[in-house]
Order: sequence, then C-alpha cells, then structure tokens
Amino acid sequence: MNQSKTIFSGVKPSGDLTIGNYIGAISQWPEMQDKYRCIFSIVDYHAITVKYQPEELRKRILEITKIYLASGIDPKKSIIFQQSAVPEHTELAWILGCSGSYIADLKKMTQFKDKAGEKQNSVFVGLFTYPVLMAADILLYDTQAVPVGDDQKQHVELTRDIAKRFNNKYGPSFVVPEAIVRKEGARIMSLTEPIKKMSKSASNSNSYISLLDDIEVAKKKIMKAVTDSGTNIDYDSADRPALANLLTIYAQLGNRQIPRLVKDYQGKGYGEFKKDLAEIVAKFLTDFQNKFNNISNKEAQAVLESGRQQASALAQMKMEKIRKVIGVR
Ligand code: AQP
Repeated sequence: MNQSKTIFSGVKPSGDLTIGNYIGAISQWPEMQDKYRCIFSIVDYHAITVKYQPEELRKRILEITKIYLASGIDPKKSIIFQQSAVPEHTELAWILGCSGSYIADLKKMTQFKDKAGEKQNSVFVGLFTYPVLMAADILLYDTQAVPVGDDQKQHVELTRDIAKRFNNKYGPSFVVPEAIVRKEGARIMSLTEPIKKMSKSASNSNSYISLLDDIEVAKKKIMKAVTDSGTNIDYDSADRPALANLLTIYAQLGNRQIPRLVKDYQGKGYGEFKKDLAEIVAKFLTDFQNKFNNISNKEAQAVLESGRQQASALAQMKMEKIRKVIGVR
C-alpha cells in the first residue's frame, strides 16, 4: 500500500444500488487499493437528508458493505466503514460550515436544486448542507483523490473551495483533493428517461437496474428501455442518448469497446442488440450476486467494526489538530 496518496469515496444508502453507482464509482475502486491508501465509506448520514425508513436504512448499510466486498474491495487492503460510527465527520462538517462554506455556493448545487425542486424553502436544512458533510468526509482523511461519478464532481469542486478557504484563514490544514471521473460510464442514464441520470431513489423502478435485481426482472427492464428514433446501431450521445446509454452499459459490463460494438451490430436492429445486452447484464448480475450471497451478515459486521477502528484513529488525530487550529483547544 502506498501511504503517500489517500483515496476516499462513498455511497449513500438511499436506495438499492444501481449499475450506475457500480459503473460510475465502485468499479473504479478495487484497482486503486494496490496502489494507494483507500478509504471507502457507507455514508449513512447522507441518506437521512431525504425521506427514509429506519429499518430499510439499517438493512442497506450492511447490504452496501457486502456490495463493496462483492465488487472486489479487500478489507485487508482498504478501510471500509460506516460514516456515522466516526463522529468526527459531523464535528468537522460543523466547523467547515462556519469557515469555508458559503450559502451562495450551496444554493448552486445541482443535486440540491433537483432534489428540493419547487420546495427549496420547505425541505430540511440537512439536504441543503449535505455537501458540507461530504467535504468533511473527504478532508478528514487528507484525501488526494475522490473517485466518483460525474454527478458528484460539483461537490468535490466545492470541497476544494472549502479546503482552500480554510487553509487561507488558518494556514495549511487540509489537502486539496481532486475528483477522479471515468472517461466512459461516468453518467449512466435512466432507462426510461435517458436525459436524466439513473438514480437509486427514482420512483420508477424500470428506470434503473439494481445490483440485486432479480435476473429476469433486469432482463425485462433492458428489453423495455426506451430507444431513440432510427434503426441502426451507432453512438451519438447528443442525438441518440438512449442508444448511447445502452451501448455504454454494454461496453462497461461486457468489457467491450463501443466502436467495436457499433461495428458488430451493423445491419442488425434494436431487437437483437437489446436481447444481447439483456444477456450481458444477466451474466454480470448473476456473477455479482453469487459473490454477494456468499458474504454473511457476521462477516460484513466484522469488516465494519475493523474499519471503524482504523478510520477513527485517523479521524481523531486529524481533529485534534483542527480543534487547536480553530482555537477551541
Ligand atoms: N447514474 C450514474 N452514473 C454514474 N455514476 C453514478 N453515481 C450515482 N449515479 C450514477 C455515482 O455513484 C456514487 C454513489 O452515489 P451516491 O450514493 O453518493 O449518491 P448519488 O450520486 O446521488 O447517486 P444516486 O444513485 O442518484 O442516489 P440518490 O437517488 O439517492 O440521489 C457517486 O460517486 C456517484 O457519482
């Protein structure tokens, strides 16, 4: 493990994880663990910013831990932990909210605007300030790089601004992190409305494929996915976003190059393409779920406890310094 560079990322347990979360974020992580110090969190306090059921949240925390393990994250190489088990995250979020974070910046956050919609004044404050908690998650570990999907780039940019402002005020305290975003697959789109991002909390379950979807259900979702006008298979994300999205999913889960796929499907129609894609998705999910089902709750709980101890040690050390810097110690 190269201790000189730290990677931090996380997923919020706000729904059943989708192939979008996997392709855009999680699939990048395993290869990093041999090179860097990697810290992967289940960011549960982010999930309570919207309506949720406590029982479901509890279940999903363990489920995501197993998803991390089934994706190839090795607890001997990486720290896997639950955000709420390390209270320094919320402590630092408060401090950053008082130095470095401006209301005007938070108002610009696309995710806040999307989730609050017309109700910006009647949603809870947590939804508005959640990017500050995300900044704390990242800065607490002197993170250099944050591998995320495209939708989270804006929050990492905000984290950079917060870190720079804090450093300007109090002297060098935080590493200024960078987002790592895939060239392809950084924004998997909805299967029913391909101009929108695929989201795990979407109300229409046909719009996403969950990593734990029943295989036959997942195949049907692909067959039902909307397509653009035209009949030939080519890649044009501006004019044919639905097909471009399906090609991206095919390429990422089937380990193929998009130009190669376009070539292979010349003269063939959507029907054949979707049938093959449904099989690719089915194979990926079957392999994934076999690994997932082999991990016990006990094993996942033990991973979280070991991760908590490791993350706590780092977080406590950092917060001792930050408390001194801001003058409360
Ligand atoms: N559609 C997507 N394509 C590629 N990457 C994606 N990510 C999310 N959706 C896509 C990436 O997955 C990681 C975990 O996301 P998150 O749990 O922090 O929340 P999110 O970005 O808000 O994802 P969702 O699925 O849309 O959740 P809900 O519906 O609860 O808001 C991040 O790295 C994210 O970029």
